[in-house]
Amino acid sequence: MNPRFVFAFACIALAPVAIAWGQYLIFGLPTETFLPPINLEHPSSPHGFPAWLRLTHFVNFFFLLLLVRSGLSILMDHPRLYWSHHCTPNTEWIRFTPLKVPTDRLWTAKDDARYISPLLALPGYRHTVGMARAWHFLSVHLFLLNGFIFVALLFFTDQWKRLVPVSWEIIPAAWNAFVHYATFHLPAEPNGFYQFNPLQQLSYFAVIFVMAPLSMLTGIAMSPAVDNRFPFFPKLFGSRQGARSIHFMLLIGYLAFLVVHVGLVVITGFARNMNHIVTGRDDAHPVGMVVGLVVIGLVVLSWSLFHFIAWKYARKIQHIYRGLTGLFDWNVLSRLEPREHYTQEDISPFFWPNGKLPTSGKWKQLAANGFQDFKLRVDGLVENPVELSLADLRALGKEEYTSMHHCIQGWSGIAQWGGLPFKRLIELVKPRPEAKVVAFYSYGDALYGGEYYDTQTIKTALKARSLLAYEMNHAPLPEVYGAPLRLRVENQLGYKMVKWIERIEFVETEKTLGKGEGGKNEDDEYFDILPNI
Ligand SMILES: Nc1nc2c(c(=O)[nH]1)N[C@H]1C(S)=C(S)[C@@H](COP(=O)(O)O)O[C@H]1N2
Ligand SMILES: [Mo]
Repeated sequence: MNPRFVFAFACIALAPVAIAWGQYLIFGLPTETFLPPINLEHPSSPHGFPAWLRLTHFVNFFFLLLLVRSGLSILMDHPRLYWSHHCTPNTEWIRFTPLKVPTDRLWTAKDDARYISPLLALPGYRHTVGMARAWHFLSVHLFLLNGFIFVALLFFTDQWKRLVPVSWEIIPAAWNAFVHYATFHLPAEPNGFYQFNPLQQLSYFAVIFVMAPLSMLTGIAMSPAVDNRFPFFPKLFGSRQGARSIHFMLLIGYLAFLVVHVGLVVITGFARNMNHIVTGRDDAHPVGMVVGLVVIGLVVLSWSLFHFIAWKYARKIQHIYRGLTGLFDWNVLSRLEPREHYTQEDISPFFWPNGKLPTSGKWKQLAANGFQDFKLRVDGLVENPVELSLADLRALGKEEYTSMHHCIQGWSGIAQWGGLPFKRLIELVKPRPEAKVVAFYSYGDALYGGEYYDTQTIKTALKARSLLAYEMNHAPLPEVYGAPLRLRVENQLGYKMVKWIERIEFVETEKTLGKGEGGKNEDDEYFDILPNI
């Protein structure tokens, strides 16, 4: 971690503790306020923990941990976090890799992925971002559904009164409780069945009504389709990388909350507290404790089941995930028109490369004389198959823009691109009516061997900013970044943008190509076929 940030975080975290100690040493423990005595004969409503609340509390716990575990797998695919638009090595505020990016050889973003133990993460191991995303996004739908039901029922009943502060008095009262905890004292506990202590109420409120929405928004702010269409949105968090950093800090926040929450549940009357949330009773009978611990054990056991399912049924999970998010992706996200406008000054000083430089003799020969002999073959279900040199492509028309590249692994970078709008090529070759999909084949090999390829629907390829780029940052496309030709589709994730394009084929469906999942990463690394999130 960058020492400046260690210092900043330490100051922010320790300042309140220091002030609390100062107050305690000078004035002693503050007296507690804000705790009207509880009349057990006629308890003020609301009180207790109704069945719906206990159930949603459990479901929330279950999916939150799945989100954390799959989130950690995603994080380790690019184990560096930044605040700026750019992802320049050594500017990260924290990294989860001991590696400094080597400068004496090609070091791709995929090389940079790190191992994480499957004990901690789902599915764990190295570079499992495709599978991890399926678990993350499947979980998040159920997590949010549960969350919305919970919040709706809070307000439908009067349980919200236990959580939502209605008076500013709660702030000094919560501070008083904090001074107790910070100086290793326990404030007098109201019985949580009837009332929470003010700090407890405030932290529950913050987790539910501040942290959870922030997690949602920062998650959405990493989507290429959303960022391109609504460029102001990621800027609310500084940048896409700012959103990513905050998204991670919230993960740490939930874990910290979990530790403190469980710790206090244990030391302030474990059996009674467990009965509250497990059986809904307010007594010290051990049943809640026993059932609760068994259920927690089952949740932990379920992680090995999910580990097994994740690997054994990876394809199935990929398809279920596609089925769930497909409609929204197709009909909403992939339709958003890119509208971002970056300028020359925004261009990233460092742009992570990805993919393996082609090793084929053919490509090397072409590269040796600056791709003057390169001919792009465009064929398949078209009326007018063509072979085009770079000069031919230039003659067909040029579009230029500066955009942010969003890699599925988490990094981004801004660059200027220039090339042929794909629409022009479609007009030239005239796809037959049965052609629905365009396949791009690369000279380069994929991570696990075999020709790299990917597909687009013709619908997407017709859109603005679907580009066959031969220029990057106002210079001929460098070899590392895909020379002689690469695809750009600005509202999608990076893996759709085939580099070192050799030929293009119009087909009826992607199902007949490769393993039929729509691209090499989709086939071998279980990436999403719908790449807009
Ligand atoms: N041929 C080929 N194209 C590829 C890849 C690859 O491995 N091989 N990787 C993809 C991925 S995952 C990304 S993020 C972008 C990276 O483009 P860049 O190297 O210009 O950053 O290229 C895409 N195109
Ligand atoms: Mo990527």
